[in-house]
Amino acid sequence: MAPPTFEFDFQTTGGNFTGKVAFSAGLFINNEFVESVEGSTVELVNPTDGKPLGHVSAATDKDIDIAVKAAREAFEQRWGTKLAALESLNNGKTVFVSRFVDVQGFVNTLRYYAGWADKIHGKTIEVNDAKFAYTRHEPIGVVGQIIPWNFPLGMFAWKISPALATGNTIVIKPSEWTPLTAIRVAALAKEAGFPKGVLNVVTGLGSVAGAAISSHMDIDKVAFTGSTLVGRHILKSAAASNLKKVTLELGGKSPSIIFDDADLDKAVSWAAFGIVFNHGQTCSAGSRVYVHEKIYDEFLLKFTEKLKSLKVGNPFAPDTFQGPQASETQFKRIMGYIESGKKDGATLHLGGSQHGTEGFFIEPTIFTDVKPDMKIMREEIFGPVVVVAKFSNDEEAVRLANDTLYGLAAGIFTKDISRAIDVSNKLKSGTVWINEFNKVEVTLPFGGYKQSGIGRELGEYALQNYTEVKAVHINLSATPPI
Ligand code: TAP
Repeated sequence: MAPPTFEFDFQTTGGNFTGKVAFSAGLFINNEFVESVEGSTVELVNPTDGKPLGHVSAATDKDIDIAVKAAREAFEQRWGTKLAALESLNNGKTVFVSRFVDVQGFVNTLRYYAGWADKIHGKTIEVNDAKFAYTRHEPIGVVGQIIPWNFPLGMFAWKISPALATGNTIVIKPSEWTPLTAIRVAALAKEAGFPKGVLNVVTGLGSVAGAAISSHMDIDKVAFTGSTLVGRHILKSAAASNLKKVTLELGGKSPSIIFDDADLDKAVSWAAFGIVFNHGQTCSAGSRVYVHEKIYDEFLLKFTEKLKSLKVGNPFAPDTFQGPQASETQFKRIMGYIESGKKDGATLHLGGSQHGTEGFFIEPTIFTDVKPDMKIMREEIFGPVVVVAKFSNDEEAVRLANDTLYGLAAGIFTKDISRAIDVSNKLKSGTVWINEFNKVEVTLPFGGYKQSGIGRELGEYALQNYTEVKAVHINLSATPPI
């Protein structure tokens, strides 16, 4: 039997209400209206006239059992945890990072930009008495988005959230290595009631699906996060096709500067976090650490102990800090950089080998005595490999820190706030952390100077990537010029 239906015609009540209502009055269990197991109902009475009003289902202990089972299953599924497990399974990052960085960040980013959706507005701009003028911020249209494998969920959220909040529709391609959470989120989006066609997730190869996005004639904008090398391809094919708008979030070789007045233990911890967070597979990884010569030896000793103390192993174990690198390709690439450092004559101070005998684990690795022109000082390694070098004064620290093609992030460690602000102003870097590292906030812009990219993501700034500005001129009293 079907569940009871409640029907009422407001015509009979008098007053201002008219029209009929009719809806299922069954038990709402597992997102469906169902009849009670025994088919029993409760009669409702209209308190105005004491007459019968209709029926709703009456649950018995059997129905309560069914509802509790559904609630229990939904609770146990804990979709956030499942997404985190899927992320760790596919990427190798620790479950801790997946839960508290990727999934939490994903949710925070969506929520933050949902708040912007009704706050996208232009300005009225004074021109002269004969004219009233204003700007409108309109959606760009169809947006193509291409993301990497190091933060599959995080990058997904950074891309789709501001694009949706500003009214665009999306075709997004995750990395060929880590598509699982994006596919899962697409199913959740459908469940949440996304209209058809608004969010399209296309898995595939960069050289095929990615290239098709950047060269498509009917995509109005492409937003890319990935390597500087591929970023150049994106820019070229956007230019060669329909001159679609482009934003690029690219690589980095970020410096940490440790001054002699820094809180040494805290600086050691942040610098360690700077390089080994997410196994060094972070665009902003603090892979060059410059230490004032007065505290260099003490810093190096403590830094080495810190990196040795972090557990490398199974990403699903709760006490693991560093899991495997995301793929064999990355593993080989990083080991290649370690070999080049040794060959070029740098001192291998810590690590430098595979951790264990299977999987793609790499020991946290420190190089010292690194010359400015060595590959390990200049190129993004994207693994747990850091170079530590000395400086003797503030000017030298700034010069060394800026001696790179990149400009994504930098860290400064000092107790002197005037020095911190002075040095921060001189760094060519999209983000400067003072007395911390790798702490990204959804409200603050993130992106790079120089070859680290074009444009900014996150915060209010990211909204500019996804709107066209229209200036509207209204003639109030000017006569035509001819
Ligand atoms: P890439 O190799 O550049 O790949 C990024 C994305 O581009 C992937 O989806 C890739 O697809 C696709 N792709 C590859 N070739 C393409 C082509 N010819 N045309 C269009 N798309 C193409 O980077 P990755 O190794 O995944 O990620 C690591 C890099 O991302 C690092 O340099 C890191 O610094 C950077 N990154 C930057 C940021 C920010 S915010 N600046 C954040 C995270 C990562 P496939 O997966 O099929 O190769």
